[in-house]
Amino acid sequence: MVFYSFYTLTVVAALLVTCHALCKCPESSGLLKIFGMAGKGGLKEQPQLSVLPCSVDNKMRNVFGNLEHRISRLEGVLALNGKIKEVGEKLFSSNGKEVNFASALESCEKAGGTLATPANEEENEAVLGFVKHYNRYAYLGIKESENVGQFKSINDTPLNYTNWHKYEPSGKGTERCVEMYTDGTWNDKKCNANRLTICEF
Ligand code: MMA
Ligand code: CA
Repeated sequence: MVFYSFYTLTVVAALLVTCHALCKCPESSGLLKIFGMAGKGGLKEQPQLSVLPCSVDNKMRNVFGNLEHRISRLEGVLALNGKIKEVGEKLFSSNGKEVNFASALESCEKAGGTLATPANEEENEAVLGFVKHYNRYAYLGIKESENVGQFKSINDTPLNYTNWHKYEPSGKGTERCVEMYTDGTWNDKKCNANRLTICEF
């Protein structure tokens, strides 16, 4: 009887410890280390971290943890090869093609993004990286509004950051698109010129 109770207690304690390890999920980060099957070795701790809450089934958390891990590896490879540049939450990329404004915007939108619209100096530098790499002026996601001389981002957010070249914008309603020069400054330009396509996602 005493042995049985001790055995029961041990099993319950072991279960509690396991559950504690699996279910522990700090409120602050929402991160959790997940244990999963790993080849011949059987159960092995994997460094997968999921942002999913503890309320989500552990198997599902492991699936998402794996996906997060695989996506971050792909992002690493793409960044290493200069295909993408990440700045904060934004990701910039270029297909290296020079087309008119409408075609550039269309190819960005088809890929699920929009034309690059630098919102601060760091983002401007990231876009400039592609301009320098291809040594081509690029269109930005900025257009002149109905009010001549007033430029707006194409997703209708106000332009809190600008980097106009000296004496630009100068078109006064005749140059409704914006290009980036190879020094990172901006110029208002006709929308039918062929310019490098750089998108943001
Ligand atoms: C071109 C054209 C303009 C720009 C001026 C600067 C002559 O026009 O690119 O948009 O403002 O050059 O000299
Ligand atoms: Ca101009």
